[in-house]
Amino acid sequence: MSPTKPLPADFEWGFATAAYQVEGAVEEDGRGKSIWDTFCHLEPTRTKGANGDIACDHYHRYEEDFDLLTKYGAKAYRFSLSWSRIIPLGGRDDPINEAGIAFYNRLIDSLLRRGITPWVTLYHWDLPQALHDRYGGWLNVEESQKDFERYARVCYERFGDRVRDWITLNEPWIVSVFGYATGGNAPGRSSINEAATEGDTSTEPWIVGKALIMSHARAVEAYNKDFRPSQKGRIGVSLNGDYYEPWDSDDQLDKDAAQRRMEFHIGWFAEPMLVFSSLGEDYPRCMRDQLGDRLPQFSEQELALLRSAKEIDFYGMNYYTSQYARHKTGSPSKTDYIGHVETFQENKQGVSIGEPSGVHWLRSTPQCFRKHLARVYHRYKKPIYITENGCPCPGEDKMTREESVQDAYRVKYFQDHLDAISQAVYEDSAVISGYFAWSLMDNLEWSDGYGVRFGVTHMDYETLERTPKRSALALKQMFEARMKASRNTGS
Ligand code: PNW
Repeated sequence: MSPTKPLPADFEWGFATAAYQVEGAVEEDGRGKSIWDTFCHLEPTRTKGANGDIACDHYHRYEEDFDLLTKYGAKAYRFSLSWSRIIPLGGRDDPINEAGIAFYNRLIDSLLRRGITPWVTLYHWDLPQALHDRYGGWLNVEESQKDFERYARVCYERFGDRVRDWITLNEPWIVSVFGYATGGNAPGRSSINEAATEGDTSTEPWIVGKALIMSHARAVEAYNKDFRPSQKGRIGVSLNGDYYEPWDSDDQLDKDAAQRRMEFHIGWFAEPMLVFSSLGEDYPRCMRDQLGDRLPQFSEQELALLRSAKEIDFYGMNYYTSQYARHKTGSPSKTDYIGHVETFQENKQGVSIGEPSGVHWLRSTPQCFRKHLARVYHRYKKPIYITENGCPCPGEDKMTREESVQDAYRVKYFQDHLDAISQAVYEDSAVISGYFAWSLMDNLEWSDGYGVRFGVTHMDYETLERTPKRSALALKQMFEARMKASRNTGS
């Protein structure tokens, strides 16, 4: 066995969830509908028949879930707020739902009593349906950013005395592309998906992306101006994005394709949110080159806001997997959203990017994770918190509970990814300050329904019984050993 790779002694770690995936209680205590309620009840189903009506019933069982967090040794817990629980109709002049506020107060207070730090995501995909109906939701750049700012302010006002760590948006790329290009996620708009009845893949994702960038900026600006001075917290954003290796490592065009793919994945949001002013541009140049006027411009006034709002405290990274990218010839299609490349899990020589997991899009790729961490840190220069990382085990969707809790694949996945973090910190000089495993428990995996299990806790969806998997306590041991190793070496 190789010696334990260290992690910084003050490394923050825990588990993550998101409101719609775990809460249930969708009609309780005045909650308004979100676009996911609508999407999950479409006929024919676009979510394998699954919906979040009950989910893990976390709304009623959060104490039991937090007992697990305590048992697992978590120092921090990342969860999201349901906008339509707090403001059922969503808008800036719409009433606040005190019962929704009370629920999140109970959650926050229970975590603090346990000595667990709450990390709060404002938006994890569940736009109030009323805003979608009223003005097209994220398709309306002007309206949506104003409503998001007001929602953010309500959250800082009501919870910011106790919540110090804020994440504005979870994965704006997935919101834009899955929601408005492929139509695989709510609100399911697309012009290339036969199940979709409305949408325009050539324009809508880029409009929605701008609405999300501006919404993020306004929420950051509001925090920095009006709340940071007294609350002294931190704010950031969680971006997804795989690492890409060239399909043919001898072909410069494939090397360029891999970089371009990452610009379309990460740079789209990271440049305007984090660095654009230092490069003198808003979006990555390759995006402007390919998309032209379909990529919305920022006005001078908007640029000024972006410039001011790039003072955020951390880069939240959601990392699951990596792929190979191969360049395409000819001219890009108007519905292309990945930079005119093809992506593969095997390279030209047939070498797999990593071990297959329990879901088709995810192979275990720790060495690419290390490269990804170094690339993102040295490019965007913010301390990184890994806000999601995890996997389903091969075949886990068909396993009994007894089989599923013996999750050796997941234990190895975590070990390998923690080793990659150590290497990125101590060998590549990246600043990485925390880690959240996805997820505390099996939950509604969006359009994949309940079959794909990412939890460290097994969920019996009939009885709602929770059973810890081996990985839950294994993670605790891994973190303890790694942080102890750091103290011993004095690093
Ligand atoms: C993230 N992909 O989504 C989300 O933030 C979570 O809510 C979700 O449960 C988790 O990852 C696991 O999927 C993603 O297809 C969904 O590449 C799909 C992809 C990436 C991230």
